[in-house]
Amino acid sequence: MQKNKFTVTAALPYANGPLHLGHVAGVYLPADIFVRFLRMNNHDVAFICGSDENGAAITLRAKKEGITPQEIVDKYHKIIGDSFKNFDISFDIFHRTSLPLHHETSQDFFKVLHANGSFTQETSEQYYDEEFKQFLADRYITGECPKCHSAGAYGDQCEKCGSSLSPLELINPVSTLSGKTPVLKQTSHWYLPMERHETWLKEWIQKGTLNGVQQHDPKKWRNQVLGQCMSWIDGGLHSRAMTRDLDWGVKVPLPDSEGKVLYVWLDAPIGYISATKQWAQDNGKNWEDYWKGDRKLVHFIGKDNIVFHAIIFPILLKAHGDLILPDNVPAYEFLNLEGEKFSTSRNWAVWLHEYIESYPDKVDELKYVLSSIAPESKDSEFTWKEYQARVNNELADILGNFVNRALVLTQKYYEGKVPTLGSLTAEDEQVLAEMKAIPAKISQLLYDYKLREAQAEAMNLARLGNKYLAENEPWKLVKENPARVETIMNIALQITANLSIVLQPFLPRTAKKIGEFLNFESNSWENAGKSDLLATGHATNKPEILFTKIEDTMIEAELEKLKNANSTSSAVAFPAQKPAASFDDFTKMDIRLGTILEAGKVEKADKLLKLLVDTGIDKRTIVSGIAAHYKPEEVVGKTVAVLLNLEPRKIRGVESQGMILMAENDKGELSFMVPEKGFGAGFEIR
Ligand code: B3M
Ligand code: ZN
Repeated sequence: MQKNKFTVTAALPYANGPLHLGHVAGVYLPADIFVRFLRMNNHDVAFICGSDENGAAITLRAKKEGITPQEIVDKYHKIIGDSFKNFDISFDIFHRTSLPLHHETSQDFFKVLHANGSFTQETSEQYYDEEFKQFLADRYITGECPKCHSAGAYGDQCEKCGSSLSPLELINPVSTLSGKTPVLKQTSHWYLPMERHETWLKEWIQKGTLNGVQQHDPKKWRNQVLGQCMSWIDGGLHSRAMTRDLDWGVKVPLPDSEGKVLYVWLDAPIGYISATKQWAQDNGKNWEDYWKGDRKLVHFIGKDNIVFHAIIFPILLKAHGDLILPDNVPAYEFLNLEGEKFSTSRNWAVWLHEYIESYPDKVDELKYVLSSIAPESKDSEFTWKEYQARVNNELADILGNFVNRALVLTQKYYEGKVPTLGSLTAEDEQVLAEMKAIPAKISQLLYDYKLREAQAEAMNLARLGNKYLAENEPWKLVKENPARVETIMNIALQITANLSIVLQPFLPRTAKKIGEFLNFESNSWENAGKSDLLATGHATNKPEILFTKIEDTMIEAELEKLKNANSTSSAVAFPAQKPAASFDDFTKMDIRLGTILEAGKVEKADKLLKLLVDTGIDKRTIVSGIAAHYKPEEVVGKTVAVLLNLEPRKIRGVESQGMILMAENDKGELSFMVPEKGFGAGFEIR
């Protein structure tokens, strides 16, 4: 087989939160499997990742946690990097985009494109916060959604109805920095005129050719990727801003661009290049060998990153002039959790670092389950029940059981030494032929990015071995036909040795353990399928149990944890903060405790109660819209918060001299605001 050179990247995770299983199943684990397989086949490969540390995703998180952006990226780069290490993700480098090398690399990249006329400069009006003297990134503006009219929509998206928006569309926009209404102000930015690239992009994506020369095989691209790209192109490509007004990120390397940084989706993919540079420097290599010439560039990503990797970054790479374009962009759909989407804000997630902390010895168990359900062609779902079932019924009962039997019986009958292979039955021939065919099948599936099926094929080898032993029952035959048992056990051990090879990409720890039991080591895929990996007389070791069964208690505890996480954090989209009120505005309001003395219905008004309230300074009538929630007799005697100096109004013919203050939840239920004991009518609230 032809040895290709590969540069494999995995999407740079934002350093604004830890990783959950959705990220792992849909990017990092498949990329790692693919790369481990390539290495076993002696391809020249660089496996590149790092954390994405620029953009508003970072500054917003910093604001939320009340620390600086630098502290945020330091914190999460460490948490994410440690999780990758503990989960055996075998990056050649895990770099970061806040480092000087990245800033220089992306600035140089920008300068090349600027100099060769790839950008245009355009002026537009954008929202500006006059108090903070800052232009507002989309996520820094909230307001009423123009589509569904719910409050709290962001400048780029309404999370209630899912519409994507632009800040100018929001009704009553408010800056999240000052709480004030932002003003429109002219600003000038560098744009990428994507429409110029429509023709070649279409040819390159659909046919895989560039000026008629074959670059990649579009049949190997996933349908969703081709589909998303074509719908973008068919919808017409437009100019897109490549710079932003923000005080965090890579500075625009041009004169008179104070306060401007590169758009995070411009600098982040260049992060793959700066990471490669660092790795090359550290290892006496030349980074250009990994980004130029005869080499396959492969980007593992989630589906929300498709346009950036299959359209925008290729435009940038080509405009740069000398860099290769991706050979494939294997994008994953989303993984759901117990019937719902993963949600960071609701803490509806299984966090990788927490899993590893709780179950440091169950890394391969999680890898196996995640690969089995990887969302390759459609969204899929992780449930703890399925995790338990797959570990117990597949890993423990099939793989673990087979390996254990093969090695334990070898200890028992032959003091651990590999017995002789005698004459073969038709069934033996058949089993050996199947064993020989499996590695080629796995290999084809992996080169086609069908990792889920590839792992299933590797497990089929364990199934084959398990079935072979179960059907031949050497433990029954050993007395009457010891020669036959030697052959059976030799074949079972060869299958075990093969498992220690073909499982390596998927379950590296397990493969290594099996190798140690066998006292055998091979990292070469070329050896997979061979039936003479273990010589007669070769001494094997005593095995240990490969997989312990997952108890119900573990599953129950994990489900309980999810339930609690979900109920303690807010599942509610609260309305955004209102525009700022001055202290004077606040002190104008006279809020006090009042005791309700009498309560009665208001005629022809189901929702209203007429209350007589003792305010300490007088007794007055207040009409309150609480009748749907409280009966008159329930409220008499309560001491509650009252706004006294609200202008009197007539409600259904009754003059109301104030207002009872209530809390309202997301279901529209009301609750009085009641003081602690000993606080009675007349005391002020301020
Ligand atoms: N950080 C988005 C994401 O995590 C982004 C990927 C960058 S890859 C160059 O989905
Ligand atoms: Zn909406």
